Amino acid sequence: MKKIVWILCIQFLAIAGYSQSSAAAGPLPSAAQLKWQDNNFYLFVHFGPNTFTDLEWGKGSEKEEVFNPTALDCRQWCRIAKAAGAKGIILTAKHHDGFCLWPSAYSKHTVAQSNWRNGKGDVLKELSRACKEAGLSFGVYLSPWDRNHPAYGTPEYNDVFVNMMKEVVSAYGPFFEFWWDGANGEGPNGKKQVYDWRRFESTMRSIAPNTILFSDIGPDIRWVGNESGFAGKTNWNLLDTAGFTRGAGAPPADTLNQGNVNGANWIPAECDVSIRPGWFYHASEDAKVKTPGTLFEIYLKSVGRGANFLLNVPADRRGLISAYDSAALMGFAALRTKSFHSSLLKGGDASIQLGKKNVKPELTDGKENTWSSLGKDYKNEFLDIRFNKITELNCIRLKEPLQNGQRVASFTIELLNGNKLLSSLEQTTIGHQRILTFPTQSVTQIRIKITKAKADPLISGIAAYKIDSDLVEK
Ligand code: FUL
Repeated sequence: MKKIVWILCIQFLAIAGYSQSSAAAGPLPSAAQLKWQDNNFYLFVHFGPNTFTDLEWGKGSEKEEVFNPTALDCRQWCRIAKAAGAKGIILTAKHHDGFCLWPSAYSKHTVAQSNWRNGKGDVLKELSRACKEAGLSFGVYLSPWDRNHPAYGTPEYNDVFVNMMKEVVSAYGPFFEFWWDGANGEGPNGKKQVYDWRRFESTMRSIAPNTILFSDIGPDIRWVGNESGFAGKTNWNLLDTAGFTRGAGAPPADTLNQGNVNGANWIPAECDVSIRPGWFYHASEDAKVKTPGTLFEIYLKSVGRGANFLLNVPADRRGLISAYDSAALMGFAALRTKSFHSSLLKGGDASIQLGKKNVKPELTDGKENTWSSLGKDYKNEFLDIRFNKITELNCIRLKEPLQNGQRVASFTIELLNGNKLLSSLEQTTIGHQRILTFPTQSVTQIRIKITKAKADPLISGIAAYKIDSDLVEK
């Protein structure tokens, strides 16, 4: 009997301890959102008639035969994506010009009406297969704005769009992500469409419940408010959407950029940016492909600020990723590997303590489900990293276990050499990960203080690096 009481007591304490660390942490992510967040870098491919007409926004009146890639090979896209360390590819299945890269039954402006492969080609089919073979996630961008479809601007077009979603999901799904562009211009007859977003959303939820839905305001992930790839230094995964609509009615750009500290919904940010000035391939931009260093900077300002990085690498007129873009991607991958392949905290030269407790195993095992809680009295607790010898570093990465909500609102990192304080870095949110870079310092100790949190702060990862000084954020 005594034994049973004792077991019940232990169970009660375990439950109480658990709920204490989960209390008041605000909205939580779904399992699909957590999984998406771990895919933190993936490619966008803009491809369609614009590739051949050198436009960014096709008019919709282009003849179907304009689309005629000479050597389309989606396996080449996947090989490059893999080698770049990207986790997936999102393709513009239909851009604003309305041209469908699959033979849709709901449009007469598709690959089936083109001469490409005698009207038998299907880019979605080819890419979905190639992604599967390569072990990459596959996603689709489907523009609601359609400058070609004769029904655009009438309620009937909402049926067309719903049918197209059903068509692509059943033929080429499952998708890890589905992209709804917020642009809403005029159709072929000068009319604007009143989109039935409620229906679009419920359709996708019922046919693809695990697909992450992107738009300016979610429901699953949000636009970051710019096309430069930069998330806010303060970046909450929370957003208030009540009273806002997609497109022109979205919250202001800085709200999308930083989220809302007490937002009612879990809607993390995705940073979309192109490797070139335009979204589509233009030979005139071959010399303007972003350098590996610039891509690394964007990585720090997106993934390093807790967002995901969606990098557009357009296919060219052959239907291939050009050598310019692939060289930049390989250089970018090499910089990431060189910078982050080994944390200075991994070996035996550093200890991590919370008060007197050794917390190194849970903070350096790379797992999200092991963490250290700084408790309710966190303002008087510090995470101390002590090195056995003077160590040069210029980069620190922290992580929060987001399955418990996003909690840390501000923190300070002190860099010390013996008793001498070399510098003190004051920061705000952590989220999925916060990568901080700073001028190189020679330290014996790093002290991390959480100065404000929405609930007892939890940290699931700490790493430190010495990266090339050219790569430190300016
Ligand atoms: C925008 C579009 O208008 C651009 O052409 C591009 O597709 C970008 C990703 O989204 O809203």
